[in-house]
Amino acid sequence: MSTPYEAASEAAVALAEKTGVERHDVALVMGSGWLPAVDALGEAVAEIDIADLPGFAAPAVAGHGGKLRSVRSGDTNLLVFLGRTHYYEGLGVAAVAHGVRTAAAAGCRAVVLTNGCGGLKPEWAPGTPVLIKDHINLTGTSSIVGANFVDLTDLYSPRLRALCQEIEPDLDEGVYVQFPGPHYETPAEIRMVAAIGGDLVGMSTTLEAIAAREAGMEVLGISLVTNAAAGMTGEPLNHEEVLEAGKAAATRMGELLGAIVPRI
Ligand code: 8IG
Repeated sequence: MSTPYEAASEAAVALAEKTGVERHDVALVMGSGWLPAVDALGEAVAEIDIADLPGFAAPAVAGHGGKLRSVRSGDTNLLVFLGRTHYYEGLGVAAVAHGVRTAAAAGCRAVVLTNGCGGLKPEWAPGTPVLIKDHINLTGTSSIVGANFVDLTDLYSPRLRALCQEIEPDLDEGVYVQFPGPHYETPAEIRMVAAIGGDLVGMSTTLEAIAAREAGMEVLGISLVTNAAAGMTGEPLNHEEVLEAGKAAATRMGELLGAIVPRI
């Protein structure tokens, strides 16, 4: 049986063959609400079905793409994942981390992890982007295999966060809390999140960020608040509304990423 790292190397070889791009420099993972922003990144050199690369599953959720795009931006080759494998799909942590590991094996030195999430601050209206400054992983597991005691101090690159705030001074920061999902939280769980220091709640990102750090990549995390966290407004949460908030914010997210990525 191959290790997750060998599997990622195999996928990177297939990626180079299928895209015709020998090396990639920066990876982006487009989460809920971020897909419409992808065209602002630059010209697509190639687009493939992610399931055509070894080790990747087909997408499970409406609004999560399942494509992989190679984009040329200036002198930089971007590897853009239009969607991701989520922990709640039950395919295991290796499947969740396979994308960032493949990006690392393909040459990427940095990864931009985006997601759609619930927000705990009333001032974050749906459609507000928030930088991830730290995380709390409530999945109860790690994406790392074996006794590799990876340091997560400054997991979310202070350099890249400063760069983002230089470009967009109003950009707020928060602590992202990953729940396993796929159900949303109860109001009591959201009160717990507030008590332990969380600002954003979602079902992705932390396991990928850990794998990216293990692989030596610089990590930038940006959340798009698509809904107030459960119990904050009295309204129920609804997946269609989440997708709508993403569409409405797409232009702004595209401009933000388009400005940041060339400077990574
Ligand atoms: I979009 O409110 C989106 N994803 N756990 N909670 C969790 N995940 C989410 C939420 C949310 N909104």
